[in-house]
Amino acid sequence: MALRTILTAPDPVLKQTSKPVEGPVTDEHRALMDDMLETMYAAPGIGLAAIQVGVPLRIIVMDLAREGEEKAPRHFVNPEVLWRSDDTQPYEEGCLSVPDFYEEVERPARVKLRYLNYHGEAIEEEAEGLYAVCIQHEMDHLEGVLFIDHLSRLKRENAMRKLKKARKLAVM
Ligand code: K1U
Ligand code: ZN
Repeated sequence: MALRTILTAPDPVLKQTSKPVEGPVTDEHRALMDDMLETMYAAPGIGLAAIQVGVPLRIIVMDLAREGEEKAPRHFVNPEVLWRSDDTQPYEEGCLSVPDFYEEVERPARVKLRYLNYHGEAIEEEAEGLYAVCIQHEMDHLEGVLFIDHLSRLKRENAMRKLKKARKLAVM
């Protein structure tokens, strides 16, 4: 396993649309998911899309276990949303590609998903709560969308200003 570098906005790679995994889930995909989880745990974060480490494939990892709980890694290959609830919920989101910026985003409260797991098995299940928030955030990454793209122009520009300032301080 290896730690990968997490790309940060405004890196243009983050705006790319990720491509489906064609054919079976292979050991190469599993090695990428292992690296992504290690990178996510180290950050630390609760989710990560492959494009955030520069790989434009429709692959996501997630772990929503709380501190002190046993690890509960989840793997999603070619995830699809089959259904979205009409009711929405607000959640203060963050993103490892937009460090140190948190803002409320409103999304459907529940979604029905279809995806392939780590072993390439097809899964269909409903997500709610933080699971629904996180999978929708991560699936946005697969379309080149960041959570700040859901905000007003003012809030998005504020996020980018903070990011550029932090980056400038880091190289000084
Ligand atoms: O960059 C990412 O996509 C990961 C992101 C996932 C996410 C968080 C909150 C709402 C929606 C999606 C993060 O993990 S940001 C960091 C974070 O939320 C966190 C970090 C440490 C402990 C608990 C949470
Ligand atoms: Zn993110």
